Amino acid sequence: MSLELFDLKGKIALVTGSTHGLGMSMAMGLGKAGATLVVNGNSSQQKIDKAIKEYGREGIKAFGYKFNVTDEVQVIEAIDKIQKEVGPIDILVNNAGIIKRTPLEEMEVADFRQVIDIDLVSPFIVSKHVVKSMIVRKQGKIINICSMMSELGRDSVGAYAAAKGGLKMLTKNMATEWAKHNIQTNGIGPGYFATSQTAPIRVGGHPFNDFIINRTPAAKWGDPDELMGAAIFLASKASDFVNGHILYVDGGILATIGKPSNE
Ligand code: GCO
Ligand code: CA
Repeated sequence: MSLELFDLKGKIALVTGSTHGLGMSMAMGLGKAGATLVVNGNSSQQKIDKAIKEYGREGIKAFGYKFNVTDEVQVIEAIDKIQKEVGPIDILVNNAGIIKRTPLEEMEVADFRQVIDIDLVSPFIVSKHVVKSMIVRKQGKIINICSMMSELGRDSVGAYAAAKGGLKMLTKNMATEWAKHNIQTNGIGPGYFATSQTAPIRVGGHPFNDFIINRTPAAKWGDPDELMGAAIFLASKASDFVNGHILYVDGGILATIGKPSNE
C-alpha cells in the first residue's frame, strides 16, 4: 500500500547519458518502478540500440534518442519529437557529464569550458525546454546529478568541481523558480562508484583505490545499483514536498573528516 508512493507506472522519464554507467543504473531503477524510459546518448546509435535491448531484457519499455545535450537546437528538436512520439516527459534526469583530470595550471581553457558546457550548461538547456510542458501540466520531477565535487575539492578535477558545485546551486535555483508549479527539482550526489568513469583511478593497483576505501565509512566503492533507490524516491510521489535538496549517496564520505590510512 505505501509502495504506491514510489510507483512510476504511466510516467515517462528522460535520462540523459543513459546508455551506460550510473545513468543506466538510475534509469533501470526508474524502469523497474514502472516508468517508460527515454534513453539518450550522443556517441552512436549503436550504443543506444544496445542499451535499449538491455532495458528490454529487464522488461522495461525504452525508446532511444540520439542528441547532443549542449546543442540547444538539437535539444529543442529532440524534445519536440519525444513529446510527439512517446508522450509528455514527467521525469527528467540530467545525468550526462564528463570529467577531465588535469591540474588547473596545466589545463587548456577550451577543456575547462567543455567540462562546464557539458556538466553545467546542458542541464540548464535540457531543463529549460522540458520544463515548459511540465509548467503547463502542473507537475514534474527534475533530478540533477551532482557529485562529491559539489562539496569537496580534489587534485586535478577543478573544472569538474566548478561545474558540479554550480549544478548544486542551479538545482536550488530551479527549485526556487519552479516549485510553485508543482515541479520538484532535486539533486543526487553520488559518492565513489565502480563505473567506467572511475576505472582509471580504481583498477590496476591505483593508489586512489585504497584511499577511497579508507576514506569511505562504508569501506567500499558503491555498486551502481545502490543509486536506484534515491532516483526512484526523487522521481516519485514520495518526494512531492522535497525541493532543492541534494541527496548524497556516498557511504558516509561527507559525514566524516576521514581517518589515517594505517587504521
Ligand atoms: C574523481 C572521480 C569523480 C567521482 C565522483 C564523486 O576523479 O574525483 O572520478 O568522477 O567519481 O564524481 O562524486
Ligand atoms: Ca549492476
